[in-house]
Amino acid sequence: MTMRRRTFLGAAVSAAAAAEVAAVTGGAAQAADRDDAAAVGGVVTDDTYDGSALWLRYVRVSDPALLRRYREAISSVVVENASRNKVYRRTQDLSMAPGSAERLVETTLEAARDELVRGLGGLLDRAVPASTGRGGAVPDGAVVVGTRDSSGIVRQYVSAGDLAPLGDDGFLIRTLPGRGRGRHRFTVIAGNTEIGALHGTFAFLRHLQTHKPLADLDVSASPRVKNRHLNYWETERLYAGNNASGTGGLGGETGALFDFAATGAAADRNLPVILDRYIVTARALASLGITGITINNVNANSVYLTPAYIAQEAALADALRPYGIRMALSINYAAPIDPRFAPDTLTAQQLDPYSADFRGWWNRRASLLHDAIPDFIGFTVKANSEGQPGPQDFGYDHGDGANGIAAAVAPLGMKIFWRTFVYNADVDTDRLKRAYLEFGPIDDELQPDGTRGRFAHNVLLQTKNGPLDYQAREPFHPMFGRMENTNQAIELQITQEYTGQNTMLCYLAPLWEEVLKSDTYATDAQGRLLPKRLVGHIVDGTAQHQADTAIVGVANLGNADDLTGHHFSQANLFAFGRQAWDWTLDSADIAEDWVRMTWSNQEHVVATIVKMMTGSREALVSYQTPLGIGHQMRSSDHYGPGPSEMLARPDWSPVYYNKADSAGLGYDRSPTGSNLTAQYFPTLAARYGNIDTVPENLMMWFHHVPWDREMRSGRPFWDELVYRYQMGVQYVTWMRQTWDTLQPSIDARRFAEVRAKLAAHEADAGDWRDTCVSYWKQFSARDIPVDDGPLSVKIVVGGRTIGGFDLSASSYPIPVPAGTSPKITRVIPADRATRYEIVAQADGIPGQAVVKVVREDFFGPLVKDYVFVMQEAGTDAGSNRAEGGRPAEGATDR
Ligand code: GCW
Repeated sequence: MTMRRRTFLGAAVSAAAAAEVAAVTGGAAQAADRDDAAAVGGVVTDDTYDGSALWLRYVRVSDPALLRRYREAISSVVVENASRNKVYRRTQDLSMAPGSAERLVETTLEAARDELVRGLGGLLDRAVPASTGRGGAVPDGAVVVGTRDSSGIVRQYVSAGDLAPLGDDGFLIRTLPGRGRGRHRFTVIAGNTEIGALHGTFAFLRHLQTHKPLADLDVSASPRVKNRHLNYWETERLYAGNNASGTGGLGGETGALFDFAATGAAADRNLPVILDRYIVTARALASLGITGITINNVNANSVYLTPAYIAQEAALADALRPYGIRMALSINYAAPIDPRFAPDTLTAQQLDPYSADFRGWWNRRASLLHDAIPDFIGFTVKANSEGQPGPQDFGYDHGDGANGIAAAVAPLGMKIFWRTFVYNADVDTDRLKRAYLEFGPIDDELQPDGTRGRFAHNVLLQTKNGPLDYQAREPFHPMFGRMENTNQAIELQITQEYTGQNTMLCYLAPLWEEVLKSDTYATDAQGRLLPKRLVGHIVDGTAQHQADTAIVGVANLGNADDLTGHHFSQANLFAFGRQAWDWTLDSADIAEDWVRMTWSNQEHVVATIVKMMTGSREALVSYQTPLGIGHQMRSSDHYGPGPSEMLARPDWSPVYYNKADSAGLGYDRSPTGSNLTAQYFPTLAARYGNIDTVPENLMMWFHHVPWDREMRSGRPFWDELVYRYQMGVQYVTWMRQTWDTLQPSIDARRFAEVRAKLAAHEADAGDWRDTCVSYWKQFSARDIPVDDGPLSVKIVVGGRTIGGFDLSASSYPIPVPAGTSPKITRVIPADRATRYEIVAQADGIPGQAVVKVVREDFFGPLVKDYVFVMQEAGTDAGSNRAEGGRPAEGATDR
């Protein structure tokens, strides 16, 4: 359906905005017929919705009273001079692929205007037309977007002083009374820059998407960290590819987000052609305030530095630019010797980072990029790490190498993000100590001018959150706080390499929050504790006053319909962006916003999904790597369990990390062991170094824990360990069952897809538990604990109390003497916090009874459905074996 184009002001509206309004109106007209349907970007979606709009899903506000209030408050969009500040565009023939739904904009204010027209149109379920606002008073219900430069209205109502503290990226949103007669009101969204105004636009839409009250808005926000980047490993750890196995692509695409060299049916979709998903991504990243993306793997292919690729990169940069997303590339340190650059190549001898040859080469390459992409950020470098070349291959250290390239690109205004993920075996036997041992001295080094620290001003050291490798729980990296003289970037992994990939529902924001809010106990040179010293303060520069700051997330985007491979993985991208903007946010609050924007605003749906999300990471820790043990992943894919694996490189091997033996489990990194603890500031060194004071959730990270050590629960370590594995799985059971209860409230396709993932998740969590526990048991030589676990119960049948049920079994044979009733007459939980319900009784023998046991534990609700198979005593029809072939440890008379 199309609509006659005339705004209520009678003002001219650009053709593009007109098209948007028509599209939204068309969708809205259909949506109005069905309350449960959702208008997304002008397309009515409902039970077939595939998740492709991410959190920018502008469905009609479901609460009628709120919808009425929103409609009263908002009737139009006013953007003055929307088309004036055209952003740089290199690619003259830049175009969307034929049949695209998204479109290219030429300015940031056009992006803001179109987003409001689309978003408000969807949320209010009626056309919200845009005007250029020329002439007269601000209309009642207008949403005005702009800067003091672009907009006379902003100039009139928002002072320069109000905007000043917001910096380049921040914004303010205000409800204002119109000047003149009547009680009319309007909303102003303003920034110092058009990008700031765009960020404000998305914040305003989020406000409505999350059903917050509109009256008297007075919001302002600006980011704590300057560079908020994604790293995109287009060839590695990608779990969002659109094919049957979920990892690759279809029709010649690789499964990666961006197409540079697709073949076959997809060959005509390569850049410079722009695909819908690039624009959806750009909008989504802008909605979070992301400022940059390194588009290729850190194990870098130098083809990205060739002219043909640079032309494609320029096109992509052109498409992203209106959204405030700038581009960077990962480079290979030895790229200058790559024959693909002939005749402009160097010999290995010329890779001296101080030489004019080396610097000249990098300057020439960077200049090509700068010509094509004037706002190009710079390079991400993985050097002397996992086989990548680096300065050490040529007799130099990381400081020499980083500074060499940094000096070459500094005249072009570019930066170097130099990764610290290095672990050369000859540095120390403990892999976790190596990065600080290599980088710390360079940071401390006295310089000729009397200052300390050799790294150049345009170098940021990019350090993973923990000293190992993105484990579901690690202590923060000891370099945070110890690198006073060097710019720091923290690197978080959004793609779920070690945290369930595209199968497990694992909300990562609590992990990042835990890291960012960890106290480093950093001190000044006199040994006095810094007043601000959380990891977040180190990262945002308020602790040690580094000039440049950055937070980097390794992204999880691919070409899957939902772009992330699991509907709940979208939440991790969303949360990363929110935390990158403001690391002090609460991860549960972020989850709530995301659920409201993505799934529903029904209170019980919101509360239920948020609860599922907030415990999911702790559950994963529990069934994969509880109590501080690190890296037990199967080496082939980092998904499943591999505790017994020993590889050619010890420090890639689970056994190197678990150190299982008859005495206990865990890696001694205390002063009696590798003494990693000494890399932390004294308070933490003492706390982590002593097994009596180390937090239990990091115990095996720092200590070899004796099997019989008494834990805080009063249980021996072995029992606690086994129960943790079990509890993690029972949380997943709870999630699976709970998701089922949401079926009436969730659109069918997404409901079914998540349901299938949760079933696989539960089975795979069980595999982790069973594989790990049975392997550890060979060392502990202890029985699987029963009867006093968090979900343990005994049952009374025919007057006999029966217990000893291994929680891991899927069912339990219960021998019932002939002539005895098979009914369960009592259930006796191990403790009072545990609730139960007899869901089914056996009708006879043989027969089956089910007892549901529920308990709220420290990371959320746990559920176990005990399936009891009543069978005649004395028969041995499988009587000593539980279903699934596991020996039934239970079913003994007590
Ligand atoms: O975790 C490891 C991953 C590698 C990755 C490396 C890194 C890109 O298994 O896939 O390489 O970290 O961060 O450099």
